[in-house]
Amino acid sequence: MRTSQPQTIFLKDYRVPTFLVDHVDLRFELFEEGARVHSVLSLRRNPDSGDSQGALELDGDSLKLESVALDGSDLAPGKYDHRGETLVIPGVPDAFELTVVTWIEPQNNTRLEGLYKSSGMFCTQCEAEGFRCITYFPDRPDVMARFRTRIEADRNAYPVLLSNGNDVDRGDLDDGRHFVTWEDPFPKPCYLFALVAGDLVEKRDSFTTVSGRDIDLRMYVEPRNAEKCDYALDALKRSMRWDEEVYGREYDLDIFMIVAVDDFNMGAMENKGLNIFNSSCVLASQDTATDLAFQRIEAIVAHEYFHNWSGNRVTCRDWFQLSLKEGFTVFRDSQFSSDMGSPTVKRIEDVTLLRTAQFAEDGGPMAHPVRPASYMEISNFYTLTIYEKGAEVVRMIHTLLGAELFRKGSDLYFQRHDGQAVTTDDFVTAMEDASGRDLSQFRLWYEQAGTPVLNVSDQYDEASKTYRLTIEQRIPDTPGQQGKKPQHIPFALGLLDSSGQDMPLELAGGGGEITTEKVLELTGASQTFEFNGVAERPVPSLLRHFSAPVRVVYPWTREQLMFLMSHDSDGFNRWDAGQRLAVDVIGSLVGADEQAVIEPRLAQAYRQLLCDESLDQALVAKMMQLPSEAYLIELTDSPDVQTIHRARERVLTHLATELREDLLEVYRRHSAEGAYGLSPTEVAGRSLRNTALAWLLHINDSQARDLAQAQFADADNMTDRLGALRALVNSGFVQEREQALDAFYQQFSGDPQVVEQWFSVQASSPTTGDLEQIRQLMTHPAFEWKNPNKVRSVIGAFAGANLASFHAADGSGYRFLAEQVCRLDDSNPQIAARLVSPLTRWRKFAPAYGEQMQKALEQIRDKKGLSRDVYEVVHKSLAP
Ligand code: 7MF
Ligand code: ZN
Repeated sequence: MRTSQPQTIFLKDYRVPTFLVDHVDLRFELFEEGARVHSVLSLRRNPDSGDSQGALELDGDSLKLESVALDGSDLAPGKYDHRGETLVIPGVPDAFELTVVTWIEPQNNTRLEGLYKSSGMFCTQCEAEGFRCITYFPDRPDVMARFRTRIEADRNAYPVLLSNGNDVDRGDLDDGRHFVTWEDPFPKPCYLFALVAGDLVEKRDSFTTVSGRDIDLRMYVEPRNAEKCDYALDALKRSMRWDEEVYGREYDLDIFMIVAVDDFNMGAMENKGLNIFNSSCVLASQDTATDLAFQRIEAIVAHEYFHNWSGNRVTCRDWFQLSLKEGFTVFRDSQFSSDMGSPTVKRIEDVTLLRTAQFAEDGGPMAHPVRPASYMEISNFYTLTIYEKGAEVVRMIHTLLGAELFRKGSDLYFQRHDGQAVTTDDFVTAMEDASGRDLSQFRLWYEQAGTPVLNVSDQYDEASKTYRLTIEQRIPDTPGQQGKKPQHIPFALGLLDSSGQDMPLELAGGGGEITTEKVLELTGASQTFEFNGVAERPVPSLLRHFSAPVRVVYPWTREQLMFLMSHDSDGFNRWDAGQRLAVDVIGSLVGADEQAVIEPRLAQAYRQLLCDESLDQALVAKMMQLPSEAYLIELTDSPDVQTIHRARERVLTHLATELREDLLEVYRRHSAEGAYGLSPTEVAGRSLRNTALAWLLHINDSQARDLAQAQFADADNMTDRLGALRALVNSGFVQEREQALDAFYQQFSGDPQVVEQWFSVQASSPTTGDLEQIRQLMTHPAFEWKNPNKVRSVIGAFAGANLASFHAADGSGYRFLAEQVCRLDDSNPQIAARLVSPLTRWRKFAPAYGEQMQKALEQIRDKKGLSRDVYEVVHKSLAP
């Protein structure tokens, strides 16, 4: 437990390590009452460090030190110091072997960092700083060592013993125990270390690499999950092939292992050769996983696999460089998902997350650059900014360079830095060197926080047939950063003529060929681009494909938006125009009286979408999703959540009423026939059909209720079953929804991943998720405090997806969240800190909300013995 105020760590204080570790020899003795860890480190002074005298300092956390020996001789307690968490040994030689024995208690580890037990198995999570909870070590990513790991445990209880690399030895020991020894030939930072021990079943598969090497693929799960492995293994093979084809990256070890674990703080972890997954992010079957879950699993399996190159072979110098591996790897996994399905739909999903959640983070008290300059607790910096904005930054480099030069750049990066721990700057330099482009101004994307705002205005001159587009950029102040410099922004656009066709673009003084889409490069605070030979006043299609993570402000009329919605050749901008139209219509009803008329052309536009069977149904399904409450709040200054909620509900009711016949027709048109499949067409059909059902039940349509009940009972897959359940839950049919919830639980009570869905459907619905009902859910026998997924599916869903209940006028939702954060802070500070996030932007909200949110934060601040994790978030949020 913390005793003093948490310290801030600064990038500018980075120093190379004083000691390097060439080799680590680990021996784990696993018992029910604890684990003994024997570690032998081959250490030597780093020639690049100016320090030739300094003491050896090794990180540690919650360790019981049993013994220390230097070059084989025990060190007397006076020869070292470990009163703090650090083990300090002065007067060591330039090269030596250090043997340290520690005792830890995985069975009591509720933080789920380091070595812990989950459902009877031992497992680890070391990123970012969990290895120091296992043994003393220079726990920083720029210390890379070769690991040899011997695991000893009871043979019956733990028949499977896994670590990184190849298994090189195994055998029996006394007392019914056995051991397995693993050797990882690749030097790695300790955050990539992993160990798993349990009674697991093994699913095997294989993959032949492009150069003809056979790789053993092995997946380990609890016996009850044996039938839920196929999809992840197939996704893994698709990822391996894709990385060879698109990036020229081949897998390097002979074995690749995946393990599923129920209690896990995050989604998954890329440990070398031994990826560990949260069960909910890897296990799937038609009966238990939704289409969305399948999609997520494919993306996460790919993400972790891609880390083998972007993260493991080339790793981060320090944690300020986290986006080096995460931003790049998210970019890679989203390219992969794009290639596996619909690029437009994937782009819409990524941008939705970015604009709803990352923009909010970038505008709040925790705003930080893609490469932060300081942090208190690194776990708090696994953020949407590092991941999603980081991926957008890499994507912009891809846009500026083009696919071919980008590939040249990534080849150079991997070749130049293989086996090294490097910086985001090294990445950009490789891109520059391979392409010959100057990215010096572009680097500001890594250094400046905040979402740039682009103010766009235009002017058409009939006589000279010229069209002028003026773009001003402004980057808002963020904590610790004022008066920012203009950034280098790729801005893709097209111009539509009155028939909806793309016009040829002839940039004045621009040279180059004439195309119908151009990427303008913004570099100044204000720039005007002149297009010649523009036959008529065009409708501009701005920031196509969302070519940069910015806000675009332009005075669109509703006519223009409807026009773009049905004509833009860029699918993304068609969707975006629809969103902007809906935002405008909903916005005009916020705070208006109940009699206010709702723009009739909105329903017309949606009807057109629904009826046109020639359209890509996956895109139609996306266009039918109204902007979320969270997004509407994000777009509003001083939002009043309840009035926004009511305005959105009114529009939904209006649309469902107006479009009733069309929705029923769409439902019938996409009724399931034939075997269940995961092709994009089938997925789109189910999505559209379930949206239609949801809209109809929103107006308590009795015919739709019957359809929902039938679909719920007869579904042969989880997408349709859950779709029907969610629609019923969000309806006013009280009895029917209770019946369905009970039946669903009865059927799936044995499957934790489905029970999590069941919790989350209730917690995120205003009908079943008021505070009283949430407290009730938390007394349900299936709710477990020690399982992060359960906490997220009830408390997280309530605070993040049930905004009308969470933002109850009396502030009860905020006080409740504060209470839960305080409770969790003692057992799992990482999860507690993440739960605080819905309160952090209290200053943005209308005062009636904001003041009560502030009080809730103060309630947390005043808790005794607050973890560093929660301390950082709460204090930064309350800072003046
Ligand atoms: C896809 O990044 C995208 C992001 C850290 C844990 C997984 O591989 C990871 C780990 C957090 C948040 C998001 C993701 C991960 C983590 C993630 C997973 C799949 N290195 Br924290
Ligand atoms: Zn990652």
